[in-house]
Amino acid sequence: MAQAILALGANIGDPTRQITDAITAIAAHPAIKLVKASTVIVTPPWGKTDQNDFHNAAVSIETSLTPEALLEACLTIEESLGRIRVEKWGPRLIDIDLIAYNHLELETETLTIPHPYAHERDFVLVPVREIAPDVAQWLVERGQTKP
Ligand code: PH2
Ligand code: MG
Ligand code: MG
Repeated sequence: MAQAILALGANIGDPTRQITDAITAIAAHPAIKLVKASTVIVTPPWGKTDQNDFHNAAVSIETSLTPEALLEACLTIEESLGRIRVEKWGPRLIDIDLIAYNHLELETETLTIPHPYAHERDFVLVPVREIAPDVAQWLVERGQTKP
C-alpha cells in the first residue's frame, strides 16, 4: 500500500458540502483507505484573485492504486460531483489534487509529484501540516532546495 496526500478545494456552490461529499467518495473507493481528514479552512484565492474565497482541506490515504490511477480516480470523483473545467485557476465546484505519493518524485506529461506548487501554497500546506506534518516539512524543504 502507498501513502498519499490529496488536497481539496472549492469556491462555488456549497463548498463545505462538496468537500465533505468528495471525502466520502474518496473513502468509499474500493482501492483507497481514508486515514485522516483535516478540518476545512477558508482561504483567499491564490493565482487568480477576483473570485470567491476557497474552502480547502486535505486527506491522507492508503491506496493500492498507481499514481496515474489515483489521479484518474480523483478526476472521476470531481466529475461525479458536477465539476466542469472552465478556466485554469478559476472558480470550481470541487478540485482534488494529488499532492504527494510516498516520497515519489515523478514528472510525466499528465502528472507531476509532488505537486509543483504545494510548497508555496498555504491553502495546501496548512491542512497537510494538520494531518501529516512530516509530509508538509518534506514538501517545504524539497521546494526550497530544488534547483
Ligand atoms: N486552487 C486553485 C487556484 N487558487 N486558491 C485557494 N485559496 N485555494 C485553492 O484551492 C485554489 C486557489 C487552482 O486549483
Ligand atoms: Mg488545484
Ligand atoms: Mg486539480
